[in-house]
Amino acid sequence: MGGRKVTYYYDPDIGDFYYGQGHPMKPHRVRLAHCLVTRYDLWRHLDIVRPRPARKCDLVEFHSPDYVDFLRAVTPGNQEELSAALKQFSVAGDCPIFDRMYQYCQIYAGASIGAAMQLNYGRADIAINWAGGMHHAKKAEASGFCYINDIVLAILELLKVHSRVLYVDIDVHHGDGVEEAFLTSDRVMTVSFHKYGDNFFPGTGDLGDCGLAGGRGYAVNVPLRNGMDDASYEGLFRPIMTAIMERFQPEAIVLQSGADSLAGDKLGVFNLSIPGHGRCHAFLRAFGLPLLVLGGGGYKVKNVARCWAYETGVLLGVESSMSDMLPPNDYYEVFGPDYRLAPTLAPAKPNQNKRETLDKIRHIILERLRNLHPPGVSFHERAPDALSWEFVAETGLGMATKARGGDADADAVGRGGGGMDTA
Ligand code: V1D
Ligand code: CA
Repeated sequence: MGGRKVTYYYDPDIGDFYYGQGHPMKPHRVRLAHCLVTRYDLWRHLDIVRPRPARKCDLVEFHSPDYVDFLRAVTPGNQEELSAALKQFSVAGDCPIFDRMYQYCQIYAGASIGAAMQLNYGRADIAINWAGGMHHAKKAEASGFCYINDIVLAILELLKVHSRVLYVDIDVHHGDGVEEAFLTSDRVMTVSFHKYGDNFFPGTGDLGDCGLAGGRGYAVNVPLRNGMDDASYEGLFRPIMTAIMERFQPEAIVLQSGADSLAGDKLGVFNLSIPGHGRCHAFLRAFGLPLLVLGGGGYKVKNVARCWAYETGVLLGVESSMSDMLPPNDYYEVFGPDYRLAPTLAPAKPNQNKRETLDKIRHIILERLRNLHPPGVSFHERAPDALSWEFVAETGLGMATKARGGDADADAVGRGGGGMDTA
């Protein structure tokens, strides 16, 4: 497969959002990744688009209106008055109220929805939003640093055009919010590789959890122990994903690329290398289907930035031309002491995944998949586009602006409503 049209969503304000002192989630990492993307001259091959912020009508495609109203209304200044709602919607602790939190959600969700639309219109083969991938958010509940589930919103958008959508989650945590949203659907297959056990967050994603009712068989969970290395991971990822592609035959793929599965992550417990993590991208890219790539977790900021910059190169098919010595950039000192794109990341944990256990997990999942037939969705009415064609033409949806070396002149896109009926 040769070059692909790749659209890259980036908002120059994203790095200014701040969850608060001591909180591990740092949106600044997206700015760092973008800086590397720019300094590696990848912008020459990308359509860089500044996302249009999602509106309430976009967010309620999945989330409850009361919850969205609450997120919009609450501020660090009034949160004490809203303490009952704070509790009701699980906003506190992992999910603090911070300055301009709602605008932050609007930006990352707007980017993922816009990216899905870009794929739907065939204006891109691959779309990237490193600020998205917030896989824990529920219909009316914030969870695990996530407030709005941009992934669910993007999948709902893809389902307007595509009969079946495959969701793949390589974040070290279970993709519980996405799995739950589509638990009874046979049009979305969710697959999550994650650490499971020892009360690791969120505590869901057992091997036996495989969907409910009409969606039985369409959720796949790969529960793992500490210390997964590249070889162990690939020994599961490749055969499982190959079988899923054969059996489910998706028309589009969404990849949540949480970088907390890298070795040495502050919250993660796996030992993946940056090239090992990137091989998941290369593997899925090779199927040539519309591919939406999103961020997610990742708490060692310098590793997250190099990982996502490297993966932008993989998605463009140019990673081999990216020098391992980092180019000069505004944040150069952050990348010491090695100043490399893909340094050897010291394994922080011994690999506790026994060969026999991994073989068993693979066998059980492959056996289950053998009994799965592609759902016979031969016809479904296409839901209305979130945007009218006139609006697309006016706003120049996807008429990308080369953001030369930076942030200034990316382009805006627009969007509107739609429906969540995946049946
Ligand atoms: F270490 C912390 C410091 C401050 C605030 C929170 C944390 C923290 C670390 N780990 N919080 C966690 C996890 N929460 C708990 C619950 C709190 N206890 C009562 C149980 O263990 C949440 C980890 C979230 C991981 C998010 C993610 O990486 O999966 C992600 N993916 O996309 C976006 C985020
Ligand atoms: Ca995962």
